[in-house]
Amino acid sequence: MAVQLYYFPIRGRGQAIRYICLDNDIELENVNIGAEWATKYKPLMPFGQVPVIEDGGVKVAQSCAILRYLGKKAGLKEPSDPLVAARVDMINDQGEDIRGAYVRMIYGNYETGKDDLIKDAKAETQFIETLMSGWGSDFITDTISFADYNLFDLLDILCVLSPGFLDEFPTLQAYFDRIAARPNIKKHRHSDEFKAWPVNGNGKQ
Ligand code: 0HH
Repeated sequence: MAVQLYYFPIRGRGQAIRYICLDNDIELENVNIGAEWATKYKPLMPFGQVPVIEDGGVKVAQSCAILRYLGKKAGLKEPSDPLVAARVDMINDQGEDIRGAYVRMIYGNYETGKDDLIKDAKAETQFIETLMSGWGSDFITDTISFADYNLFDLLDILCVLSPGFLDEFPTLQAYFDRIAARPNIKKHRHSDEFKAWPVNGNGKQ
């Protein structure tokens, strides 16, 4: 039975969830909550927000909790060394800090805040570039994890916001290209469905 994803018909915080499912052959049904969000769906969600997935009748909320759950469901390997495993969480948390600032700018002050956001996001991304070039692995660790799908989507939206964003980050550009080339992800990104979804809910990107 398919996992259901309750979300708006946008990329937003749903997109990394879509990637992890596609790349790991987890069947996902997108439930478009757009028209009936406030009246029908919001009261049914654990925290009154989306994304939420439902698997076997049980709902999971919070995008990173959902990604972690789906990574476990897919059987993604976790490093046995706790200090290597910690890399996944620290990069994911850094990415979430960047994403949080991005979302506040997109929905709050796009016109006046975009340039500063790009500048700050570059400074924050430089830390990731430096760490990941030192670690020298294909993904955040040697094997792909939930955080790689989240970081991949974050880098993608930053490139939409600022074309050429990754030009000064060679390790992350190669990392981005590696994930974009994974067959199911590549196919999806060329699909009409993907192209039809706006990046954000207010038309700003
Ligand atoms: N920490 C949570 C997480 O990571 C944050 C969730 C969140 O902010 O899962 N959810 C928002 C939707 S994402 C929410 O539920 C932002 C996109 C908004 C697009 C809206 C319009 C789309 C029209 C096509 N917001 C609704 C709410 O809080 O009532």
